[in-house]
Amino acid sequence: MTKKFKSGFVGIVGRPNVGKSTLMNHLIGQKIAITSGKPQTTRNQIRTVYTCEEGQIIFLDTPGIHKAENKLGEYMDDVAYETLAQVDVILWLVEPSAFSGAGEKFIASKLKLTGKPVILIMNKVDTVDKSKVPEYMQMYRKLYPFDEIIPVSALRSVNLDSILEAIFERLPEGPMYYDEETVTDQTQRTIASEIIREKALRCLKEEVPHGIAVEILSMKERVRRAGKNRRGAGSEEADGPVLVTDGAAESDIIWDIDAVIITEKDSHKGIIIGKGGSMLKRIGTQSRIAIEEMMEAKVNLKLFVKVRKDWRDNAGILRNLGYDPKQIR
Ligand SMILES: Nc1nc2c(ncn2[C@@H]2O[C@H](COP(=O)(O)OP(=O)(O)OP(=O)(O)O)[C@@H](O)[C@H]2O)c(=O)[nH]1
Ligand SMILES: [Mg+2]
Repeated sequence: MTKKFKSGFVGIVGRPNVGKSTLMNHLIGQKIAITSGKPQTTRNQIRTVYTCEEGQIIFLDTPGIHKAENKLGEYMDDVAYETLAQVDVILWLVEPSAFSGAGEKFIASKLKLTGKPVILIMNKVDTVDKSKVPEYMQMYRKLYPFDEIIPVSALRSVNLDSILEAIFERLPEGPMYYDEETVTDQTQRTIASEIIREKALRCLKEEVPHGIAVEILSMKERVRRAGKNRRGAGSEEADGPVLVTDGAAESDIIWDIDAVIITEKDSHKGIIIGKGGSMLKRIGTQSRIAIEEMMEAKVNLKLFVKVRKDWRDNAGILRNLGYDPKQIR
């Protein structure tokens, strides 16, 4: 007898920087959500799809739950709480530690209200003495009636099969929500802007990264004929006419992307641009390479920087940046 196809939604929640996005990327085997060593990297819900013979899991990555200090922070927390209502199973990610504080107790109180199965994922076990892990797990066991506790290393893809197994055990029989080829609900435009934000987050230090946003001003595809019409990427003629070719082998696709990095302070604008434009160039080059990989095409990226004071507290700007208007307080 063939097994029934299972499917459902799985929320990945926890405090900032515990590795939620890293885990989701490694579970589906593709980099979709951006990650960084700085907290509050993820700002919106990001859906990805894992399909296999047994069924389909739709993962919902969420912003880290934290004490909000502006409208954007409130938005991020609300997205995480809302996600809890949309899922069948919850993965709560924590770092391995013998200590749990007010932040963990707060999350536990939110989870309790859902009445849904909660699996504790103790991530980053590669960073601690293995013999300590059972003790840490025991501590968490006292905090919440978890359905299961699974120690993993998302970054090194250790023990991730146990997560998939634990999820499928708890998912109902269900339909295929997305076709087999679908990996995410994110548009290429959104992913491109997120890639630029990731590179900026990784290149910039201290308080600068938290105050940035990235907006794609335009993103256009161009097919160029190889040979004498060919122009180098980054040419001044990036807005030139679309050249249609009749042979794919003879042509290559170029994406012309104009994007702006929005920052809160004039002083930060200077840091983002860097001496003689060096920092912006570094962010631009790293972004272009990553976007080219994602688009499987050449990219001509132009980056600008603009100051928008207190944009994180401005509902209009947040809406323009694509944050869900229904969720902005
Ligand atoms: N050593 C180690 N580092 C990890 C592991 N998983 C994630 N990290 C690192 O932890 C940092 C945070 O990872 P993210 O995936 O961005 O964390 P997040 O929980 O999504 O963070 P927010 O989006 O800010 O809430 C990054 O530097 C990751 O490389 C792991 O298993 N081991
Ligand atoms: Mg994240």
